[in-house]
Amino acid sequence: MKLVTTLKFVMAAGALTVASVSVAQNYKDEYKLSTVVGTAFPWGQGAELWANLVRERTNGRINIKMYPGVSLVQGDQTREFSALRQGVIDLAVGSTINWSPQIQELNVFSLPFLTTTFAGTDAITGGAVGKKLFEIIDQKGAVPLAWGENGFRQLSNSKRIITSPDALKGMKIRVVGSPLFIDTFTALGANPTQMSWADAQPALASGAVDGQENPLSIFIGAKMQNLGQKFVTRWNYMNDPLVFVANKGVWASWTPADQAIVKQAALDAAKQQIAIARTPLAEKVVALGVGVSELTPAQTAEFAKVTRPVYDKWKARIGKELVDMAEAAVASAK
Ligand code: X2X
Repeated sequence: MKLVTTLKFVMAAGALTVASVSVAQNYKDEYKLSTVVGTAFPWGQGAELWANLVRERTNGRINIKMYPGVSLVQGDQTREFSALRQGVIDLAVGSTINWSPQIQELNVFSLPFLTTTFAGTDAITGGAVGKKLFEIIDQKGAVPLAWGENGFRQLSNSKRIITSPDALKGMKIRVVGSPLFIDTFTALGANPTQMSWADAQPALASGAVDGQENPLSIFIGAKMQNLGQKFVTRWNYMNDPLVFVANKGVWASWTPADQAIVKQAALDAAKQQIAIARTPLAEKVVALGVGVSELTPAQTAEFAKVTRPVYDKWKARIGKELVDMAEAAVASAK
């Protein structure tokens, strides 16, 4: 608990006197910031930038400590948002995928082939959809501050080059925590299995699963070439935004001036984080001895066609109006 000195008016014996007293504000010694991955990844670097900016700009009043590996929820990233809401976590830089179990609308980003470009992504997060989603996150009980980015998720596997859905047939693919991913990979003919990031790495190493999907920055940071992953398909089938967010009670405990500092620091860190996340990495992956296939527009269209029923099913679940808005944003970005 930190002490903040303020002036307080005291009525004493009928006379108004001014006394300087110390009022305990609910500032904690340390604020816990949750991420899935640490500073070997652009995601963790963005969180670290945020923590550092806040510490500097508040002269240490707000001291943020990083908890990578979603260690505050024992590695179960699908519980991160609930823990944030409950105050087990004070701050997070979290993936919309991991919060989708609690916030159905965040599945919009995981609709297969909604957009394959950064311009499309920016039109969604930077426009009416991004605003609407922030309102929804707020209603669900947290304070969203800035959009970051994990990146376009690419497919990797240990078996063969994949440039068509046929090549995916029967392949065991680790997927993340929203049921939408099970639907997408089932439609593609694969055999998807849901597991946490912590469990995914040993499962790849042992060959319990053949493949997975993640941005190339995650592939490189996790050294997936050493986890048996020999082939990558660059298909940009979805971009995975991050949200810089605060717990509501923690937010309310800060002075308006400190709230403004934390928010601006989130915006500044997120901007840098997105730039880091968008650094081209395909050549680096090739240099690791991994075969990287870039899909032609016709090949991409084939994957999009096969997954279209999943898109339509989930469009109805997410909400037609919101997905229409996202589609309009993408169309305007072209
Ligand atoms: O689990 C994953 O694949 C990761 C690290 O990308 C997320 O947390 C969404």
